[in-house]
Amino acid sequence: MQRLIPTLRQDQVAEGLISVINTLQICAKEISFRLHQGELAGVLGSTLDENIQGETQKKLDVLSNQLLKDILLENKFVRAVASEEEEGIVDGFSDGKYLIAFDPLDGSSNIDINSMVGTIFSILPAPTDGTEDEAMFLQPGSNQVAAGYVLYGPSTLLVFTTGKGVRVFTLDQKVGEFLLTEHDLEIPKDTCEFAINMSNYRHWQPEMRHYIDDLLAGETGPRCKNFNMRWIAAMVADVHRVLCRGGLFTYPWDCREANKPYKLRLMYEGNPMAMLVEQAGGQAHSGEQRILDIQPQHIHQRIGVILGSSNEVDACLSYLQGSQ
Ligand code: FBP
Repeated sequence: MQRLIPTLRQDQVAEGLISVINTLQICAKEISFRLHQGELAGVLGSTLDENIQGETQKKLDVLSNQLLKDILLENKFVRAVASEEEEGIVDGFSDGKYLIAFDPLDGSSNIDINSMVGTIFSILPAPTDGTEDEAMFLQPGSNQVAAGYVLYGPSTLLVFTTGKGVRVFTLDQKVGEFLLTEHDLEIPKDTCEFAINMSNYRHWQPEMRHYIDDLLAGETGPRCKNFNMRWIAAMVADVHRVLCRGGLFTYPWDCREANKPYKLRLMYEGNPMAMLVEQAGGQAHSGEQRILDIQPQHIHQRIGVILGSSNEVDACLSYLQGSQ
């Protein structure tokens, strides 16, 4: 089985980008080791702090964030990093070619129940026109040169794209190397599976409720087929399932808090997952536009997400646009 670096070279990925992805896999192995040690490493449970999003931080959120930041910022190709857990960006090398945005540990409420979590990353080119600070990161997702995630599950997987399809590597614990196990993931166009947090039903807009009602109505309803539902409560794991066997994943607009109608973040979750999904032949939409076309306003921006099997994303959008 092929190793990571030779695969990247075969895909003709630039040497600087290979170096950044290599650094990310070093971090991933370290986080994976700590997670698998669990209680034995004394890293489960929460800290007493909240992150910039106002959420309680798990000890492993803090540890993973620190690790990624420290190790990435030693790489001379890294111009700056932005993290879901940090208020502002953190500068690296002034002549670095890449910007890395990451969610160090997505789905962190799963840590204490020994369920799946992951590290999501997005790599953008550093502007060369003198743009500085946070403004450097405010590029549409279509500019990403690579995106991916590490899924810490029964196996540790590194799933990424550099724009040439979606590659899956599995961590061989015996030799400590990521080995290529899937060359080109492809999302089936049609699906009978969806993922949504149903407990928010009462907060959605009527068109979204109508769409989900019709899925639940099954083969005697207007969609004329039975749908199954899965919800792992970690986007990284739910999207991984969609990449492997199709499905529709959505975290839609909801009206609970007028100034916070969306849950997922554009830079750390929306953009990297959208690039992967499109590379695998699926679609990723915010409900208003293609996610990769969104011009970010700030690094912690949140958006609606509807992604997965292409025909099902179209079906969902047709309800939202009122044509069903
Ligand atoms: P964290 O990054 O703080 O863990 O939150 C993001 C997230 O876990 C997504 O991965 C997931 O889809 C969603 O929140 C689940 O939240 P909920 O089940 O509470 O709706």
